[in-house]
Amino acid sequence: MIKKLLIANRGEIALRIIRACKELGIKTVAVYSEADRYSLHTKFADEAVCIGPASSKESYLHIPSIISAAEVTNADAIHPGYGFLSEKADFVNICNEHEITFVGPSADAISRMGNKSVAKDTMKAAGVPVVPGSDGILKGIEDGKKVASKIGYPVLLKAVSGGGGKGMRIVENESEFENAYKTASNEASVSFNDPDLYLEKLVIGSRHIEIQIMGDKFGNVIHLNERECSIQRRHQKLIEEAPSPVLSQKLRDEMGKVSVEGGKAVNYVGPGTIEYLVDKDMNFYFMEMNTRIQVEHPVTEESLAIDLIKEQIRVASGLKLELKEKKPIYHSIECRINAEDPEHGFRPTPGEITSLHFPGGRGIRVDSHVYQGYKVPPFYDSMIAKLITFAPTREEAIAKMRRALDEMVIEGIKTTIPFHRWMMDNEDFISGNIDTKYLERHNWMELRD
Ligand code: MV4
Repeated sequence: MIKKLLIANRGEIALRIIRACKELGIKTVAVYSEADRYSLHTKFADEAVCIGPASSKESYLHIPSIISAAEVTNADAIHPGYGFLSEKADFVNICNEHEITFVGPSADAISRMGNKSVAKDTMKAAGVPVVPGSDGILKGIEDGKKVASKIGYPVLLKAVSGGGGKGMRIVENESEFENAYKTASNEASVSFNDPDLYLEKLVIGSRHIEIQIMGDKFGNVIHLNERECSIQRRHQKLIEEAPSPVLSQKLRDEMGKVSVEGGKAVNYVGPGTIEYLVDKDMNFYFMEMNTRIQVEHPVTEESLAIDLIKEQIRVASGLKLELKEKKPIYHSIECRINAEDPEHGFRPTPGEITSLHFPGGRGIRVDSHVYQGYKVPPFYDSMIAKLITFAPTREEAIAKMRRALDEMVIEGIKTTIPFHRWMMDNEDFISGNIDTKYLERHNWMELRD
């Protein structure tokens, strides 16, 4: 079993991992940038090492500093959390060379799923439904036009090294193709240092539903049902829930089964997520696989009464999967509380939290690293808390969320609390009538009151 774990991350996820380690009897090492000296993860860990200046590139993304911190503290494992180094295959190889356990999947699984075209081919071969499109990367404009006219417009050009919505371009008809191809490929070169594109049919009016899987080092892979993540803004999720309000048990079983096959195809170890587009007729299509623990993992935990981080650490240590597949027990909803002003285009609002009160009572969970007097730094992600509710039914989980948002006080900076409070009274949200373009079609400021 891992004895001492270094957490190569910050904020709420660093704290979440430290809490799991304390319950498992594992010693913890926090790393922090100069901007995070007073962050809670540095106080709650057994040891804390400063790894550089505020800039992520020189701290949380700087591999030599993190490996050095692990060596001087004798940590035998590193947990990357989400973001930062969590999906960098090179980092996994470097950990291995230093005989440090990387808490996550193999470098091979990460790099195969990081190339979106290879990921799609791998999933297709494993029996996962994919959107009709090009067979791998496009050879050029003429090749692209041929594929597009065969599958029919509108199509979507996607960067092979993209993901999370970056480097995509809709093409409505053949006359737009050449320009769209050139712009998309140029953007992909600049952003990902890789001009390669692939193409698929544009799926419209769809939901984003993802399946949580979990694997161990003995080849066992299970699924832990779905999360509905359709409430997004510019590819940033705002609200997630489990189970989805629209999935039948039959479809859940089917999506779970194929996702397990997908995981097995890459010998997947630890928690991973397979993202799907689900259209109006409930056809589902593979989008991409995230080879890390995700922000929204608590809704799966509270829906099933399990601990994904503890299980992740157990399987990384070489223990067999203990979790079992099961049906949802509760309905759980997560609202991301960001240091952003929802009344002014969700612009970031760093600064000091002058007054703070978190809600409590049955069925409420708050994962957060902030406290009264904490200064939200301007350098990192704006998420400052995750407010999670869980109850036997969706209606009760929504009622709890309304009550929890009303109790929650964060003063000194603007937050997304008013947006969430409005959403919890929104008829479309309440009836589950949502898709990924909901917030683009509806301006919440105009719909208010
Ligand atoms: C799509 C799509 C429609 N058709 N692919 C966005 C992020 C990346 N994971 C893939 N994405 C999409 N791929 C086809 N063939 C629409 C999206 C998409 C989207 C997906 C999930 C959640 C929000 C979204 C917002 C815009 C576009």
